[in-house]
Amino acid sequence: MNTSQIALLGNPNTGKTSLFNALTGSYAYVGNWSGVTVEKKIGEMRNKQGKLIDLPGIYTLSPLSQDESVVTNFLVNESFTEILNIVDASQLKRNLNLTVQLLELGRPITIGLNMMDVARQRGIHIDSNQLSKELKVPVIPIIARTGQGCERLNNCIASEEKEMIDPLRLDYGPILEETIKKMKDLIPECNGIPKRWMAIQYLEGNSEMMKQLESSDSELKIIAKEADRTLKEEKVAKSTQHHIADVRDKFIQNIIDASCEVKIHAKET
Ligand code: GDP
Ligand code: K
Ligand code: MG
Repeated sequence: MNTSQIALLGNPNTGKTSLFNALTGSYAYVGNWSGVTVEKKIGEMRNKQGKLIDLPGIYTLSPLSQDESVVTNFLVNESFTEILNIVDASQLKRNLNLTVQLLELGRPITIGLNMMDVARQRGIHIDSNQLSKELKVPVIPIIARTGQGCERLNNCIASEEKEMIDPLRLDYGPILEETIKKMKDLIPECNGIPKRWMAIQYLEGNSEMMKQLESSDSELKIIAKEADRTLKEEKVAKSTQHHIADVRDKFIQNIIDASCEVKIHAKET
C-alpha cells in the first residue's frame, strides 16, 4: 500500500461523484473544507493504493464562488501526490479549459475521459491516444455510470510513483511574457508551486491567488495594470483575461482538430 493522495478535479456534472464511487469503497470521510461550508469528501481507493479527494466541480480556477476558491486554495496549500482530472468527452472544448490550467501547474495528472457513450451518441469520435499525445499525459476513456474503463483508470493511477511533469508552457505573447517575467521576481517561493503558474493565475484575475500573494500585491497590481493597458493600446485584446482565454482557446482548438472527428449529424462538439 502506498500513500497516494489523488485530487479529483473536473467541471460540474461530468460524473465526478459516479467516478468517486466507482474508484472508492463505501466508506468516505466527509467534512467541510476549513472556513467554508463546502463539503469535503475523501475515500479510500478500492485497491488500497491511496486516498481519493473529491473537490468541488468548477469550470475555471478563478473563483466566482466559495466552491471555486476551495480548489485554488487546495492546489496551493494542501498536500497531494497527483491529479485525476475528469473530462466530459461530449463537451471536450469547454472541459479542456480547466485541464489547461491544471497542466500549467505541472503536477502529475491522469485524465479520465468520461461520457464516452454520450459522445458516441452525438457522433463525436475521440482518438484518446492522440489526445494523450497532444496533452502529453495519460488519457483513459471511461463510462463512469457503468464503471466501464474504471479498472484501467485505476491501474493507470496506481501504476508508478509519480514524478513532477513539465508544466504546459503556452506562449502568451511578448507583452504578457515580459509581464510574467517581472512578476516572477516579486512572487515568493510557495510550496514548490511554479511562479509562472501563480503569475498567470494572478493575471487572469484569480482572487484566491491575489489573496495568496498579499505580501507583494501592490507591486504586482501595478505590473498587471500596465500589461492590461498595453494589451488594449496595442489592440492585442480587450483585456488580459480575454487575451489569456484567446491563447488557450487556440491551443485547445488545435488539439480538438487533431484528435476529434464529428459526424455531420452531430449536434455539438
Ligand atoms: P458530478 O456532478 O460531476 O458529480 O456528476 P455525477 O456523477 O453526479 O453525474 C451526473 C449525471 O451524469 C448523473 O446522472 C450520472 O448518472 C450521469 N453520468 C455519469 N457518468 C456518465 C457516463 O459516463 N455516461 C452517461 N451516459 N451518464 C453518466
Ligand atoms: K450533479
Ligand atoms: Mg457530484
